Amino acid sequence: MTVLIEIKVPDVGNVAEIDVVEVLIQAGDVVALEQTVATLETDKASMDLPSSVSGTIQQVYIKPGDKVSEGSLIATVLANNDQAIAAPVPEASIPEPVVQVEAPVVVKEVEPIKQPVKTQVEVAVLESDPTQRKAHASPSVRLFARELGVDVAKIKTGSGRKSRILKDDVKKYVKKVMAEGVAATGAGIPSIPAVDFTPYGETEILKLSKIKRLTGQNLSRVWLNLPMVTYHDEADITDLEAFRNSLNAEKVKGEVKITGLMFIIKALVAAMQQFPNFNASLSADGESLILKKYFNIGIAVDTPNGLVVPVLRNANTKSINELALELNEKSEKARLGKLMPADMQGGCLTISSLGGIGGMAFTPIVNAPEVAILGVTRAKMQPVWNGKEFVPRLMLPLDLTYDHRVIDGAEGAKFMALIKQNLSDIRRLLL
Ligand code: CAO
Repeated sequence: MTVLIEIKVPDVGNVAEIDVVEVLIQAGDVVALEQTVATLETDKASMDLPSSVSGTIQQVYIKPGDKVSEGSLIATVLANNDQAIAAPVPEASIPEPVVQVEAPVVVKEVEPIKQPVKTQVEVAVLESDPTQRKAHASPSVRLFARELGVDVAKIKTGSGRKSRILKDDVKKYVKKVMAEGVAATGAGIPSIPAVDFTPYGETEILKLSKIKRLTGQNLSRVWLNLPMVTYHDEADITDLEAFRNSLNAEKVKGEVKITGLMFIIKALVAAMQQFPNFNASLSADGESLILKKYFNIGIAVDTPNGLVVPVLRNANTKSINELALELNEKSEKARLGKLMPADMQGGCLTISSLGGIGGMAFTPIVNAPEVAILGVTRAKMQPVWNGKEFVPRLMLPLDLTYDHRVIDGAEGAKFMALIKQNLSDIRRLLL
């Protein structure tokens, strides 16, 4: 035998007007004992209103936006008679109010003046934050989300009834954000919305290689954390090129050729020796510089799987030929995917050379915790004014990106000037 049981607004503590925020049932729905049927909100608290019986909803008497008070009829439920005996009071049991963290009005009414400013600001934020109020989630879930710092409005749909956001959805969202790492969430930066490209034409999904994914995460992290400046200049390498060609002409077949990059490494190391700030890393607390007494140079190498940076250790102690041989070996290993982690660790400063490909200038991203990176593009014959006439000179474009927290603009320009000087007259490297 079934009986009709009324669910009414319980005593919530002498409150005249209670807002109906959400109604989660409709006629014909089967509700379980304790299942939330509506969300009510007073100016002191929000609460999920549970059903005190299980059964079938016969009629719903409220809608969102209504104002109700103690005893107002919420719904009628067709329930088994034995439940009616088990639950003799046909009203909803008094729900445990889910107190809003900041309980806005209580805070204001009780101690409006003594409240610390921060609390009042938080209250104001909450009151004016429509996303927190409109999210399709119960107060307890919203509270849970707030505790984790999650804006429930960002969880588009939930897995509950009528896409209601549940605790599990909040947990899943947090896991997803953690997995995506800083690139997706970085400093609260809005992520780029997903787009369905299929209406515009055929597409194909290509998984990123592990190297590309990790490089992407690292670059995004650096981009967000370092205030970077890129300084551009050109070095006259006409004489250097003539010397390099003469050296290569002496080589027998099969010997590793010397590219301009080896001289750039040497010029860079010489400049680092005079400007120790470039051979440094900022301490984690940002309070001091860790100056390095060794000179390990990373070289960005393009491979089919993405960019890797093998490190030439103690470049200051190696000859041009030794450097050429080592880079040849390491870039070969890199392209075959055979570099070991140790081959890529311990770098002090990185060179990214696109010279073999082309280019006029670019803005390389610092390979943090290093403080600078030197970009190189293709050398070009140019007419250069020598005071009397234009003469053809081979000019090498250089791009120096530095962490502006460590390197000042003038220091960057002086460092670059020294590299240029060393490349224009490599005899200086002997000094
Ligand atoms: N101007 C003119 N010619 C240049 C040059 C420059 N700046 N740099 C290199 N060249 C020439 C070389 O002399 C060589 O000429 P030959 O074939 O006549 O000898 C040719 O270009 C190819 O050089 P290379 O690139 O093989 O050798 P490298 O020592 O200059 O560079 C390496 C080695 C490993 C850095 C390079 O092969 C590489 O992978 N570059 C790409 C790095 C990269 O992707 N950086 C991007 C980082 S940002 O995403």
